[in-house]
Amino acid sequence: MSEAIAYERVGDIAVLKAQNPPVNALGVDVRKGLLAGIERAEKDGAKAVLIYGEGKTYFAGADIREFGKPPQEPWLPGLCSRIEATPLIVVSAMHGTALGGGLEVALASHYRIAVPSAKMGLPEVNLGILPGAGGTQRLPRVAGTEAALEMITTGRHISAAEALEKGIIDRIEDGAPREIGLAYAQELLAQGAPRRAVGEMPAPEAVDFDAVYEATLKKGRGQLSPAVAVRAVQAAAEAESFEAGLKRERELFMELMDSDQRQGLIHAFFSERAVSKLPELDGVASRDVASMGVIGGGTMGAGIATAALLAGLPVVLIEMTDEAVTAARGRIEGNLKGALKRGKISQAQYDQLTGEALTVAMDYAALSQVDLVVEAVFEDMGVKREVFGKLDVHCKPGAVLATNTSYLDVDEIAAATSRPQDVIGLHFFSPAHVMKLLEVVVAEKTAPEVLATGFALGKRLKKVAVRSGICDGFIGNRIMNAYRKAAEYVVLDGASPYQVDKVVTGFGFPMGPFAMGDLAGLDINWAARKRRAPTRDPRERVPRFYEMLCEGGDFGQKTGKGFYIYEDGRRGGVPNPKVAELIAKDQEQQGVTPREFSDAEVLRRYMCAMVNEAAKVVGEGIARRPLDVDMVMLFGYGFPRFWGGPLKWADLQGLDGILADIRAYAAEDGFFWQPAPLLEQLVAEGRTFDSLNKGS
Ligand code: 3H9
Repeated sequence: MSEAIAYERVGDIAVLKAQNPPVNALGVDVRKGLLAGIERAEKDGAKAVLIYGEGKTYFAGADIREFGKPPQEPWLPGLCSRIEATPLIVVSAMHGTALGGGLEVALASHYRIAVPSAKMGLPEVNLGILPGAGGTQRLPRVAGTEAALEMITTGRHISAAEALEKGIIDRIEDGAPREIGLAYAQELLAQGAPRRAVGEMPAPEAVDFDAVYEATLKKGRGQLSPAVAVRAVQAAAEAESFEAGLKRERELFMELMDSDQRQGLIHAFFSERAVSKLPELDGVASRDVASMGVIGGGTMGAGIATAALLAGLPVVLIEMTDEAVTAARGRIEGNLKGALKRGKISQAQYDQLTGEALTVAMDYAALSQVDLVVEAVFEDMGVKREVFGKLDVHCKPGAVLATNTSYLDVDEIAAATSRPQDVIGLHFFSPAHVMKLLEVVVAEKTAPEVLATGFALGKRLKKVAVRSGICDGFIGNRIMNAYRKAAEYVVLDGASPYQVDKVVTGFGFPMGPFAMGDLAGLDINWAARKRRAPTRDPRERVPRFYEMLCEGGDFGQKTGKGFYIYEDGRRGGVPNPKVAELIAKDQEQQGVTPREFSDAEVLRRYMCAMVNEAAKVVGEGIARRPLDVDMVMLFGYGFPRFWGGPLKWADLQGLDGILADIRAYAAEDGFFWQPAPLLEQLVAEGRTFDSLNKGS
């Protein structure tokens, strides 16, 4: 027998135990072991087979690491058919997460039992593929077409209780999977229960598949796998036979397996897990954090406090005036009411979190016992240094002192204390209790255990924490500034802001840069522009239409007008006619003759600017690896996950073409379009960004 599957006989039952930690993925050894186990059980004279997993879960799916490599037999679809075809009664006992190929093995079994805490689902679309081992054919036969379509197109994990209700499992029993599985198999044998193959059940009902396909495609904002999966379910209802449906599923599966989107999504899956693994933190223990302080109760501070409270950390928040104390409390209560409404917390939890867990005070002395403080006050070096001076006086030794600055120099802030080794940047994204990204900014003197504490806090708050070095804007805002400039340049040169937004959302971003500016408030960026103006390089091209709009008092959604007009409090706006006038004026003043841009060129310039700046961020060591940049853009800036991130996207497009385009754009504006040395080096060596992720 293979080591990945242990074989045991218990009376008439052959027991196949998966032992392939950590998640019993269905790699080649597991597949071989299952096949050998079924064959042996048949030869052995067993009457039933029990399949279950050792450790934390039943099979959590196919082994994703095998994707893109030459497939090795036995293949999972054939294995599932073989399991289903055996004359013995096959029972699967599930615990943990029975996902993807895991649930498909269970569906190929004749009876299914699960522990109450088990979760199951077919999440393949989130990896850019579809269930390819009969899941699209068997699930609708047991759960009905509509339920199967919902599960398969969303990849949602469902509870054992929901699975029972939907007819996906037969029974829920508390206990160890081996014991409940054996008892169930014995009971079935004693009753003379029939072998019950899902593939032999009648085809599920047909629905308006074209309508579901269109709706799914639209909802996916460019992601293909959910829509293609609809066609596979359609085959379950409409193909001549179960086998013909399986064949169609296979064709569609292979189509997706060959797609760039599959590569992008799998890159995202592994990068999301790799991002917090830093060699410098190997063996470094983090400091205990049992309570948190927050300085400033504006939108950001209140969001950070909310995130901490929801993670079970008591919070002491400092504000400056009675009114600000009341307003801060109100914001946090508002956030938590949202969580209550969505069923994330109970009324009792709400009362506790807004009661004893939250202190809002004006005196820094209230911070004397907290383990970690995050400062979220006005972005001004003088103000920040004053705050850190006070923290130095009032916080206990060993407390971690964090700043949420989005672009100021953390070294300079740390120097305002007598303990720069305890100072770190923790850059949250607004709203901080919702957005998943946390940039953990390492200053020159930050101690390794303080960095480890930043990552541990990120994990506790369920954030994707990414290490960043110090530069203006850190990883994300620095890159955003570059692609936003590229967007403004194409507009100054003749494209419209609405064309840019349309192209960018067509690529898969939830919003374009101009709609995003309106949402964030144009005045915020205007203030940053004014601050930067005195130190601006004279060679830099400076579009003026953005500032002209602000000078007229149009700040976006908050004033009802920006690049768009927002009527009746609606979030989606219509183009503001004044914008075209301001752009024309800007062009005239700068002597620009506007020209037409194709959508493809608009996108290319936007993406080239993003990739080029990202390459500089990696090349300068601000981001440790390309995957760190990719995760920042995915979790903080709405970059479409199915492309994996800007540097994965760049790899998929071909770096030589991107560099050639950047060089061509440099002929017009050599200051903005300076190729990143790392990009030039990779092209010269014929390598990809991903090659720099390997071994990390
Ligand atoms: C499929 O089944 C296709 C079929 O339909 C058709 C085939 C023909 N493979 O997330 P964690 C690793 S597609 C390989 O930190 P958790 C993971 O990288 C598959 N490795 O733990 C990590 O490694 P490391 C459908 C995998 O407890 C370690 O296991 N299935 C796989 O927070 C622990 O993972 C899915 O999409 C895998 N399938 O969450 C499920 N899964 O320690 C994908 C995990 O080196 N997996 N690893 O960083 C998950 O959603 C979560 O991992 C799970 C556990 C919920 C299972």
